[in-house]
Amino acid sequence: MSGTVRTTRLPIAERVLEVNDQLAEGVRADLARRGIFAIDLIGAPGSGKTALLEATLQRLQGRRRPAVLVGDLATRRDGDRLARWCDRVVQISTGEGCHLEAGQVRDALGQLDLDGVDLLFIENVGNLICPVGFDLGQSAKVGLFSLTEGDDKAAKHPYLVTAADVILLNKIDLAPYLTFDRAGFEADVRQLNPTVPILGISATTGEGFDAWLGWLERSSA
Ligand SMILES: Nc1nc2c(ncn2[C@@H]2O[C@H](COP(=O)(O)OP(=O)(O)OP(=O)(O)O)[C@@H](O)[C@H]2O)c(=O)[nH]1
Ligand SMILES: [Mg+2]
Ligand SMILES: [Zn+2]
Repeated sequence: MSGTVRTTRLPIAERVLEVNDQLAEGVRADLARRGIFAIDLIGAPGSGKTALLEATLQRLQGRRRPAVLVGDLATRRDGDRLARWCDRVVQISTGEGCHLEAGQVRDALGQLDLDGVDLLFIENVGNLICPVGFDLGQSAKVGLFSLTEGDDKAAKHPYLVTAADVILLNKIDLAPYLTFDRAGFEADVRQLNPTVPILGISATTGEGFDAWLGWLERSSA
């Protein structure tokens, strides 16, 4: 009788995505009306999403007016870290949820004064898999990998690579201590997404941030 399970599960999953897509279009329209460029930041746990945003917000101070949403199953720790650099931060607690959904983004945006905001960063739950499938109404998806995860992660997570508008490779300061085949990693990315920019960065040292901030400025202009 496993066939019954298969036929009932699929339509429910499709319906969840359909509802999400409708909500995402609402978020997208609202952000467009306000002139806000939104980034969905997707990467594995510990790849450095919050560190990237901390370093980015620090450098954007006085130049842009950002807001930040950050999703985690539990704790406000990332939100607290980011609030040091930005006065519009909402921590979204997903409970058992392993990705953010558009309805959560809509509700979180409702808690913020968006007057004058021109940039929205959404730190997704640390996960390389299902965040890719849930449209949040973003303008661009940033795929974050890091040296400590190993050089095979792009090839093993093709959907993020094909969906990303830019691929960041973080923790390049650790290269002397690790065996990470950067040429192989970049070749895997190229095979999946021939045109996506691949930027090596270190959220700790700031290396590569000129290129990252340049991409951000050009994309959100
Ligand atoms: N050496 C080095 N360490 C880094 C770098 N970026 C982040 N880290 C460290 O990596 C660890 C995880 O960083 P986070 O920014 O918390 O990672 P995250 O992706 O936000 O993690 P989750 O939100 O839990 O999924 C921290 O100890 C950071 O200090 C980097 O560029 N170089
Ligand atoms: Mg984080
Ligand atoms: Zn999930």
